[in-house]
Amino acid sequence: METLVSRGIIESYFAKLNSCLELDAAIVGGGPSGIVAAYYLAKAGRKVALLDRKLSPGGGMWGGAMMFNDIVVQEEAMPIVRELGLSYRQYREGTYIIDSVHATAGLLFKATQAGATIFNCYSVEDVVYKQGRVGGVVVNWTPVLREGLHVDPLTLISKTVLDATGHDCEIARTVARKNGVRLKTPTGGVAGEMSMDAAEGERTTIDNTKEIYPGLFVSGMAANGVSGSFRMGPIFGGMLMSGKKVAELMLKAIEAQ
Ligand code: 48H
Repeated sequence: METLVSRGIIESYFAKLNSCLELDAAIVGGGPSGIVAAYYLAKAGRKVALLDRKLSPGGGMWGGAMMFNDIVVQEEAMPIVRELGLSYRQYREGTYIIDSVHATAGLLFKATQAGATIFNCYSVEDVVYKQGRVGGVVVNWTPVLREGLHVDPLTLISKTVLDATGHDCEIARTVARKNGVRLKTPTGGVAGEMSMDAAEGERTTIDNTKEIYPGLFVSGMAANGVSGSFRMGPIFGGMLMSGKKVAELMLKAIEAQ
């Protein structure tokens, strides 16, 4: 029995990893925008893997606000909430409340059910950069990096890469710093996010969701971070809409290749 269990996991896991060595979409970061992007890309039949450095993907959504585990979603994002089948209740006209644990678990469930593969405990430490294009991600086990061990990474080749790493915009920063290139952002680099303006932050999250370098897209807080726009606090509609928008942009880019 012990060997059966161990062999089952090893065979299944490495078959899964092997099938993700060449992807249509590599999503870095399993916060709400990354998971929603994974859902729509997988639903469109694309080969998509989402990598998150944490044991529990979900990013900043599990904890609601200050660990009060509810989130607010505005009317514009409710078609996504309804499509995903999440439970919600109306708070005021045009404003809804969702239990943040239910929302996060629900997004993860729907993305994986649609066919996205999630690799947790994977840190993306670099990208594949060829002929002026981002063409994949360089991954290592989070414990390797945390321990500071000198162990070389593996590579997943991908037609598109999404930086959904949240406030830190890690992938965009790495691409700009290591390759000395200008991103399609107001500064040509990572401008860094501004202070709180919820309405403006929500609006600009969608505007700033785009391809910022050939092959590299940004969503969610990373979209606002690279373009120097506002944070918005625990309202999550913008994150969901950003995930949907970036999936549509990535689908077009995949089809064009
Ligand atoms: C692997 C990585 C790496 C890496 C980071 O921050 P997130 O929740 O992402 P978003 O942008 O979808 O959602 C933002 C939202 O949660 C939020 O913080 C809001 C609305 N804040 C407003 C405010 O005012 O504060 O998740 C990012 C995920 C995390 O799970 C990280 O572990 C992961 O990305 N991650 N994974 N390799 N290099 N960097």
